[in-house]
Amino acid sequence: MNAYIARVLENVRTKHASEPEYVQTVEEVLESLEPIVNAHPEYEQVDLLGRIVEPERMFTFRVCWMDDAGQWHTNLGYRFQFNGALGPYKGGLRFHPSVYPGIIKFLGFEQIFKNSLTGLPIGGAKGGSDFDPRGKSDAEIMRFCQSFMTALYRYIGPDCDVPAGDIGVGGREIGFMYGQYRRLKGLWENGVLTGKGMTYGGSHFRPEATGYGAVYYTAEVLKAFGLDFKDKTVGVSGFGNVAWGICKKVAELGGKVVTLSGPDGYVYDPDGVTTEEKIEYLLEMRSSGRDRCQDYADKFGVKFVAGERPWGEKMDIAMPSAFQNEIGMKEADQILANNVEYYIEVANMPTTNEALAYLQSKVKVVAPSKAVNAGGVGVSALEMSQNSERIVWDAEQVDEMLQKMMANIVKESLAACEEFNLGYNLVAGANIAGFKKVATAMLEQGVF
Ligand code: 2IT
Repeated sequence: MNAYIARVLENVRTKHASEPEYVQTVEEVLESLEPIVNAHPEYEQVDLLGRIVEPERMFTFRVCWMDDAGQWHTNLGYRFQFNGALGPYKGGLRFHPSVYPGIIKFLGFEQIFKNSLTGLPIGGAKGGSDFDPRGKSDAEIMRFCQSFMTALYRYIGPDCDVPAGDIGVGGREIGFMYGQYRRLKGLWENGVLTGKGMTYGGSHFRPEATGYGAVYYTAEVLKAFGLDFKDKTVGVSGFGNVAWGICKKVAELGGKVVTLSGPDGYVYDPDGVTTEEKIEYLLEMRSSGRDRCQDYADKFGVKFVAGERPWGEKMDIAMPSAFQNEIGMKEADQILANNVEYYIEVANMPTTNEALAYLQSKVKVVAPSKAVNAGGVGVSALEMSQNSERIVWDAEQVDEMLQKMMANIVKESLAACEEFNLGYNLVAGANIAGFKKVATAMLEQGVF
């Protein structure tokens, strides 16, 4: 291990011992940067790694809101502006009871390299709240979002920091937050948020972009082996916006998604989530606020397994799309027992580091989430471009740009493997390719 990397890692392990998700991400990324750090001794002199693991700026704020019964509640809000070397800070907001600084930090750190991989001018950030949207009324969600934005608005902006959605934050929440931002600023700065509705500056394909991008990335990988999605079965976890996009695009390409999951368990649909009725039902399940995937099994008469994850089912391609660390060693063994050859991470950091290394040693293709899911933030950056020009590109234009972006991410990751003699390693390739641009920009902008 490179001595400089070892020192920075040790420092992060000590300082962030109470934030295990953040330590996990930093270990995963920094360890794979060894070849490029060995080749660039100048990084150490300016402590480039010691700087990149510290957010440039972090905000935490109080968010008070009233429920429909007149009771007041207090939640915590966060925005961590991690790295602005490549462009305005960019990244989603997560509303989920598990949110604490360690979650925002791991997501923000990943976001730096992911955003770099898109090839577009965006820095890395993340934010959110420990607010639980489950079971809340529209009015409660609106009051929460307005209060959240009232605390945040003075620290963001189209050339400063551009939040978007993540778990628990979709078009409805972005709309409420944009409305409040506009009201407070008295300006039409719609480039301040992405994932907006089409009537006020949203981009075609933003809702689909993460799922579609993940499928385009996978199609590009399959193509190199002379394969495509036709007749392939795909195991997906989660049933949110990302799973929805994957189901739609996989069906279009002649394959089928056979599993979905939620906090309550998983469903197995041997015919696949392929019809328009089934695919659109996912949106209904999400907007119901129940956060239950059993509803799908009840409606379509398929198998539901309570309290389990779907990885014991037969599938050709595994695409975990739910939550961090849902694949540990037990799940990795289930995936191996089914002879899955393509392990494609979609959710941010869905695999423990131990399981990731294990799968990499056993499975033909392992693809990392920061590359696979980059189409989401990539189309967000395209939304920012459209907003700054005050135009709306048509759907075909955006789709074409997304396809090119995903193919290019695969290409750049493999080029990094070639440059550093790493063989076929999409994980290390993505880390190095993403890091390289950020490191160069940081070097050229001087030390701070
Ligand atoms: O994890 C992610 O890349 C996102 N939640 C999307 C971020 C964005 O700014 O569109």
